[in-house]
Amino acid sequence: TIQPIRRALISVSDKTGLLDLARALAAQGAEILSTGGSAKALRDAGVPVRDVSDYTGFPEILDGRVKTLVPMIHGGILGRRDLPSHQAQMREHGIGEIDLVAVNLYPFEKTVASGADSETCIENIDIGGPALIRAAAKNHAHVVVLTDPAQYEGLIDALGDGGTTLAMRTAYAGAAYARTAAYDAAIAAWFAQQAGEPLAERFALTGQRAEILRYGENPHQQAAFYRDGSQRPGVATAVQVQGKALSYNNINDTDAAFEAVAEFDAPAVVIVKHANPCGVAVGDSLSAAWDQALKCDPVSAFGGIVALNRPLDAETAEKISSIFTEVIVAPEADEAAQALLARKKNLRLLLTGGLPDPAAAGIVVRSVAGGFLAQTRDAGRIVPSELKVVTKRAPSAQEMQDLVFAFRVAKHVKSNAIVYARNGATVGVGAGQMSRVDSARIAAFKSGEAARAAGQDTPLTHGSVAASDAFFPFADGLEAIVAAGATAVIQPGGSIRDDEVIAAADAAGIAMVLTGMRHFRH
Ligand code: 93A
Repeated sequence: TIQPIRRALISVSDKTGLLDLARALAAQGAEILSTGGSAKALRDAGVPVRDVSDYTGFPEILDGRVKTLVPMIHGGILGRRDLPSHQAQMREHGIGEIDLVAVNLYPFEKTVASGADSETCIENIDIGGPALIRAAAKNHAHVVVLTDPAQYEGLIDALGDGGTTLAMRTAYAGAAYARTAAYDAAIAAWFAQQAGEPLAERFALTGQRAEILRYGENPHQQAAFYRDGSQRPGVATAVQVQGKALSYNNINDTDAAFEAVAEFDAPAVVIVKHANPCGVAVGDSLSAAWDQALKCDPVSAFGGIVALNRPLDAETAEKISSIFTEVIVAPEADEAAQALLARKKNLRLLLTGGLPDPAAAGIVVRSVAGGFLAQTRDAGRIVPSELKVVTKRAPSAQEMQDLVFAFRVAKHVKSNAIVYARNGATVGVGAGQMSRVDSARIAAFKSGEAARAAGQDTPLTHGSVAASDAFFPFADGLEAIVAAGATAVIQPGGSIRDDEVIAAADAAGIAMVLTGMRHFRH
């Protein structure tokens, strides 16, 4: 099944690697056919090349809209080498076989991203390119298709062995259809956007497989990791510096941790377990923030995922690696920190090169039986100056700071979420309960445990503030927070019983502010 390359068609917008590929083909005697700009680049570099128009006897017309859309080309790509009838027809019409097609498409996605006008975007919809790619991929039994300069090196190696293998041609055919699917999805998304369609980006959701994972959420589930082409700094675009391969759960948890840590301006640390934060703190340094974040729930932090919003330094790296940690994710890490972590072979270190903008637009999808739900990501952020104090007592400046902090954390905790915080650190997190009262109680109970483990007799929630991701339907949730010793509360408000809840806060002498914004997260 080794297929030598006697004739190749090259038509590329991105000229990266073009000359290396063409020289290797020419060196082993292949005839190279090429379109206008590609042919010129080859000729200028002294690589022997024949214009497609010369080969087909038909000129490029309509400003290049029709260059390769002719039977001489498509017949040469699609004709089966194993069928006498195909061979006879090709002979009859003077169609020669084409064994290799190297095409990359008009840069539609880049043109849209550059903010070009609609006429320019439309002119950058490639028609002939996808036709060439799809034809060559269909006939991969005989023809190899290259759609990405990253594939050229593998092809050049194969030439050294006399030609392409069926395995290679099949793999590249699959990649080719993934590329044309993503290309058409980008075009569909652009049309949807032009039409004012809500969630237009969903049309572009195709994904390029980044990795096959060992298993999914459980060992009996299959899983893979896909990139959607967006450049948001995070787990999908990060570089893994060291450590074992990431698992499905690692990726999910790392995403939760990194998205949360990006909410804070000051140096911040987020420790995540099972997609929920079990310790979050800001501080004057990462190291100081780590100390506070760990105190919140040191038992759960074991085997956690740690996210940082500053370059990782050696002092913090030393502290984090002193407990069992699955993943550390940070924008960068200095050399000393990397050298220190290198001793922990299994610990995964991911560097993202930057922080995502928490207010940026984006899309979130979740599958349901028979379909999927799509929504814009929760880019909502409360503005401290717009918070409404509704109790007799107003929060102190420190309480106010902690309320805003706690509410930002609550956005990243599964509902029902109750977050207690003090001095820029969480001191109790209640997550994922079906009842808000239970979340308030569980967080307080855990903070009591954490205090006991640290040799203190008062729970950490004493003198803290509390955030609730959604309103209190009754006063009982608030009463649980008062019982935990919190002195101020932040919540969206909007319940028909707001008055009862506010009265209970006043009766307990605590301060309450309303955000008018809810952060459900299920
Ligand atoms: O305008 S097209 O849709 N019509 C065609 O017949 C055609 N053939 C190749 N676009 C076409 N191409 C594209 O031209 C290729 O996909 C490639 O992106 C580009 C290369 O043009 P040039 O060699 O002139 O730079």
